[in-house]
Amino acid sequence: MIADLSRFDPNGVSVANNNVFGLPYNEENAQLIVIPVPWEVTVSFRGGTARAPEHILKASLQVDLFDSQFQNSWKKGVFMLPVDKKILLKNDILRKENELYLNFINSGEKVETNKFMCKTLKEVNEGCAWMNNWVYENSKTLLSKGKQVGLLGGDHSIAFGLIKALAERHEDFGVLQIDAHCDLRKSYEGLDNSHGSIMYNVLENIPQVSKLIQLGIRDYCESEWQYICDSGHRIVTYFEKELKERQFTGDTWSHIADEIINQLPQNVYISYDVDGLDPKLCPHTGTPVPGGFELEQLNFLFRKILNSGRKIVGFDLSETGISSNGWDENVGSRILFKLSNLMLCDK
Ligand SMILES: [Mn+2]
Repeated sequence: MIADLSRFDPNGVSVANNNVFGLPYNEENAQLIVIPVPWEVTVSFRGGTARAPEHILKASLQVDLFDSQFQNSWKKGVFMLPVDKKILLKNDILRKENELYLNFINSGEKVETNKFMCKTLKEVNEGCAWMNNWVYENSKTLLSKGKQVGLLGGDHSIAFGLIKALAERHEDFGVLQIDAHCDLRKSYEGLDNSHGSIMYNVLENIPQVSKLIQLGIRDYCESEWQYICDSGHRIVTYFEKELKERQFTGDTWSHIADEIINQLPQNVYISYDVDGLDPKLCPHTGTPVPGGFELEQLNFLFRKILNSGRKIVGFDLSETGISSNGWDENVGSRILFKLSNLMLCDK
């Protein structure tokens, strides 16, 4: 079904009761469906990202629809599903439980010695597994209707279900991860589905992901480093230090981007953790780290990916914080628009 745009003015001011970016689409007539996942149960440092989808939706009304590179993409329709209040509530309860548990183990106690804490940990792990399945089932249903799907988090752990659903349709695809962290921890703090383990869980459980390319990494531990070394080039990590050094000594970002793209399979999933950016663009993200990318640097890379003939098959945008002046969500909504356009582009 094609939406009637005859009464929609793309140059006008957004109508607040319209959906994301002020667009007049619905779940039936939009080609791209954004699933908000208000989840941050395993976040250990600073919370807030579970509320980001609602904030980004509001901020998105200010995004200009005209993008000279992608003039017609949005006309295929983008629709963001309503934030599921039950998930938000479940998140809030489990996040509190997890805080108790983290305080307990961080004080040097052993979880096995305390029955209550064993139960708490079990509940948190089961809740996270439930969320993964919820994302998987919803993604699978939408994909089976011919929709394209993107996720809006929430912390980075939300990505698993969509990548799993995509793996049933693509026997070989790559994940391009923008991140300050590797997220390759084998179970972080006893948590099976921590945001710090998302890429470990993807690689261990989803063989269709033939390549993981990580960009902008600048905070990682020795076991993650070892895991990368042992991956037989299935993981290729471009550490921030190395990327900057190459550019300091005269290599161009354009050349590096071509090198990155040459290693990607035909189908590419973008996993965009905003903490991969310079923290000035995401000051309230959960675990900010100095350094990082400019927006246009990544947009340049994404355009090159499309120009190479590769296809973006899905994305998640995660770890956006919320702020009193709306800055983080302003940046987040622009990234969401760019990712949507990349997915809907005809190239
Ligand atoms: Mn991450």
